[in-house]
Amino acid sequence: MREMLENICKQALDSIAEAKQSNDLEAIRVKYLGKKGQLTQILRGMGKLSPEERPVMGQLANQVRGDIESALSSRVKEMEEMTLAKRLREETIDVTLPGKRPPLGGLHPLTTVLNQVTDVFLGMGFSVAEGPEVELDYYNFEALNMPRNHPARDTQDTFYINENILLRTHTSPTQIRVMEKQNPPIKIIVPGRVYRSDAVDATHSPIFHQLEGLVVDKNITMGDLKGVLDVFAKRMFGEKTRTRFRPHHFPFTEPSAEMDVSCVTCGGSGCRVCSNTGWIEILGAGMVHPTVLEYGNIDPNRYSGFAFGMGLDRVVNQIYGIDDIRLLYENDIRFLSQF
Ligand code: 2NL
Repeated sequence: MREMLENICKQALDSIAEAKQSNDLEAIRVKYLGKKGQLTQILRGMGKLSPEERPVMGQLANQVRGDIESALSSRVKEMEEMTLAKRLREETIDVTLPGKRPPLGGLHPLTTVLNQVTDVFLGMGFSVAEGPEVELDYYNFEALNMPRNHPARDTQDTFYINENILLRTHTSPTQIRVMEKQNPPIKIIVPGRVYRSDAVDATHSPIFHQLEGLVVDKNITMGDLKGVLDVFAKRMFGEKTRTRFRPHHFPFTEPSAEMDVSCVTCGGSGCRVCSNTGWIEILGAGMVHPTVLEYGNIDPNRYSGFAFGMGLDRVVNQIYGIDDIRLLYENDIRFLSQF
């Protein structure tokens, strides 16, 4: 029996040493120490031994069991350490590698052009004023010399919230608000989003962007208007740019004019962009109507002023040669990433 126990011990320790994975170790444990395991069988047979042999063999069997158990547990521990070491080796990260950069956005062309226009006017001493997009009918129309039922309201069909509240059709209401609060001299530009109830096509969008300007002081004349806007055109489109003013009509200015600039693309000789005229219409302007000054709490007998307004979207399209306003609002990355 001693021999059998020694053989079992040797075989078990050998196969534990050769085991490759934890499954193998479990199988070994069952084979020798399980309910029907070899060592267990032997222990059951102890009863047949003589009283002298029994304690000796019992002690030996227990020692074998102890040896096998401790060999198993140290091998299990060894395997766990190997597995961990392998994972650590395979999962190392090089923290010095450069990270993945998120794609960097850029300015929308409308923002770029707004910044350029703003810079030009800041350079001439203007400040920037902003106001609400949801406006009172009073500021949007009434105070601009367009009372209810005035025919000019037809060309600025807007979105009404109710009878007195609407989405502004131009940024002029902000200028009225500034005049109410501030005494002349006033020298501001007012950029912002404006709304008109137009059907969408290549040249119309119900949301677009405007930049208006207002100068009010003593002795402001049409000469100031022409001088400021000519300088603006040259700074914006190049020093060779020429301007011309054509008579026009707006309810809020008198006299009124539209300003053309010599075509940026052909320099004035005529091309597709300017429909062979050599000129491109860029803004509307005029001397502030005395009635409008009065609405702004400014005495038209002491002060005069000029104002102008331009559609930023159209200026953007001129500068970049874009032929469809919708592109500015679709947020298609293939379009926007070109700027
Ligand atoms: C255009 C023409 C214009 C104004 C806007 C204005 C504002 C006040 C008083 C008088 Cl508070 N005028 N603004 C004046 C002339 C023309 O805009 O074609 N805009 C796109």
